[in-house]
Amino acid sequence: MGKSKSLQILLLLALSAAANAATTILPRPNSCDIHEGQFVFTPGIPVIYAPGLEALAEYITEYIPLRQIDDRTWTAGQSLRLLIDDTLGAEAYRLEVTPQGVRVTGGDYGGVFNGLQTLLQLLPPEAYTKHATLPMTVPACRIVDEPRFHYRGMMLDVARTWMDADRVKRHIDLMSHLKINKLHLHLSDDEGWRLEIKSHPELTEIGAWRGGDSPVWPVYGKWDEKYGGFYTQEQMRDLIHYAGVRNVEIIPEFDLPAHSRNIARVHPEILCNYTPDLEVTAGYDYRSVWCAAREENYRLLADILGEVADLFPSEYIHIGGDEVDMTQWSRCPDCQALKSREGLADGHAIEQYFLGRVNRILEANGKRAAVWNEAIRGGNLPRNARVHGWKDVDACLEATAQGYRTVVMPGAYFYFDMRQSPHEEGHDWAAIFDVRKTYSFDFGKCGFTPAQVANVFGVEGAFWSEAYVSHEPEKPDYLDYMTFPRICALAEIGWSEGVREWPEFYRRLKGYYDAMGAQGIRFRLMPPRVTYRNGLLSASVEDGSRLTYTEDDSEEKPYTGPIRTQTPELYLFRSRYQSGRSPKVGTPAYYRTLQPAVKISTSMGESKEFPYVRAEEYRGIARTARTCRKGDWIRYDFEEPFTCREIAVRTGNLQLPRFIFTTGYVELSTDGETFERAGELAKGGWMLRHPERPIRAIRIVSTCEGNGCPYVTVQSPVIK
Ligand code: TNX
Repeated sequence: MGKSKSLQILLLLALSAAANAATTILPRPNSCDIHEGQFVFTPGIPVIYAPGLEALAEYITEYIPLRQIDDRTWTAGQSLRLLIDDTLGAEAYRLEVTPQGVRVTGGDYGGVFNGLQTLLQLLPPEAYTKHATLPMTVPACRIVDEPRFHYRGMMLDVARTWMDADRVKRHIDLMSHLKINKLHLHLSDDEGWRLEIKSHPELTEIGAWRGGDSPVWPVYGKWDEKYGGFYTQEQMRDLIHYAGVRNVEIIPEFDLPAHSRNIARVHPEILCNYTPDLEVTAGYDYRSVWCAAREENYRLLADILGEVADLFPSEYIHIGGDEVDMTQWSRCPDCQALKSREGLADGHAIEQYFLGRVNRILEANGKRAAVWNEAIRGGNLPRNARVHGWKDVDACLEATAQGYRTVVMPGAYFYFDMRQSPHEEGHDWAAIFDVRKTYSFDFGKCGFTPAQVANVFGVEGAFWSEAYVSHEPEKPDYLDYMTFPRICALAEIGWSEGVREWPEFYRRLKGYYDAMGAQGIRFRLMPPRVTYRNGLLSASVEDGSRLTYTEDDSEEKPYTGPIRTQTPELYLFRSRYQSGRSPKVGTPAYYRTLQPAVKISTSMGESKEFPYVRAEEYRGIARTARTCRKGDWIRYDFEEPFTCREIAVRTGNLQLPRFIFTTGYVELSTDGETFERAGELAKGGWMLRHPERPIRAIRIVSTCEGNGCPYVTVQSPVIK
């Protein structure tokens, strides 16, 4: 082959690599032209920055080891230049790469930051490790880009599961790489108060901890330890600064007037009538609501929110407003007197009154209120309040129709605590959905008129954490898996205009897998496809990930080709790609269950609403009439002894370790009379593989005094 020919081929190869690199940018840029050639970052090349951009020069040198020079001392030569051009819009940028150098020009600081994110995506993925060495190559190009919405948010619930400042910083890093620019921190809820308030140190001294000797009861697991944590104002200031460097604004939320069980345990006097609060309740707690008529309550809130307003630069403070149980107010003589005095029609109007008072506190501190969608029901919420539409699409339609600036985050698309497929972990109340569903979100198809779209302030993903605390391995792993890659789709909906086609997006998403790997994100891959035909079991993936399988719960082995077997129900497949992994998938036979006739009895009596027959007929959950004490039992008597491959019984609800026997053990019987101990409960459940003898009866025995709930949930046995 002639020299010119091979050069041509090399050039073509380089060009197609460059084109590839550019077309993987996520979120998709407005316009992107890839040119011939490239720029090579070599040692000694400086980053030259305009006034006000020093923090970004420092930021980018963590990823690309360059020399920092401010532009007064600059002399010509190859460089990375960071510039401002205020004819570009807010957060907009232009990225120009030629063989002579790289220029990132932003309409403002945020624009330069966004341009740098695009640059990072054009570099080899190792740049994200912050340990990459030069040279590093970036394809020549010109990209002109700006966001569709200036609010591209993510909410973290640090109240139910405590996440310390370092973990939040990591999350800020990961989300800001996708140009997400708002972090909504849910800082208070029934189970935790997470920010130091100097005028009321008891709020964190007591309220940051639940369980153990704390007056704050655990509701969602971790029953036996004192668990929690909080940010000092100092730490929060540092976090705000850290986020700010990354173009992320932190919006604090203090959830009012409901979801306040925590502060109500520290200051019981804030509740209606101030009755002693000794009763154990299930799940949502009606005594979590502030009394609306007590004047001192507004003084306490003024103290708290005054400090919050001083600490956070964000214009909006989120004051909650969701899921208010109004029965307390209707039973409270003071609230009833308030109601007639102020001419308030109903509970919603009382909520409005309460939030209106809180809003005035914010205004006095130069801030505005953000609220959850229920807060608009009273009809008088000031129009300058920002509404977060969470419940469903209708709630977002309602808020935008009423003229509220709305952050759109319906659970069925944007709640990343929802399960991603039926057999995975997570909630399912809003929907079971994966990244594809998030990506399919479309204002037009959801029924937003252009006028309503004009009121859309932006979009937000949410990670609620009541179930997170009981996941193993606890924490970063599960958070990553639930949020990535769904957050990538969210980022694109917030940033990019234009048509959305799943295959095109999925191609770019796969292009981002290496970047996620380099960031150490334990992201979710799409489940492998598994088929069983003519005695052959096979699995496939379409993303280049590595397939593995287990047989009968054995160790994970590499999958090299179809497996000949007569027992496909024993196999599970999963795929892995760097730090990513798919869920485990079996054939339909794996999930098929037997439903032998069974009678259920307990020592705790039966709830009328949820009788045992529901679980006996495999139709849903049943409940006992009271909570458990030491020695209480649940018994399953089967009509016929049966054999099986696997049997599992559980107390409590799926996904949440609540309404369970907190501790206990399981006994098996082959004759229905004599029982033998078979194992301990873990999170209220127990499982046995390959029972040696036919099973006639099972008994679960409690070794705990109470479970923090007023009853125990009884489930059907799961037999495979
Ligand atoms: C509803 S979203 C809630 C949260 C839960 C979440 C679980 C909202 C304003 N309220 O308290 O954590 O569902 O998905």
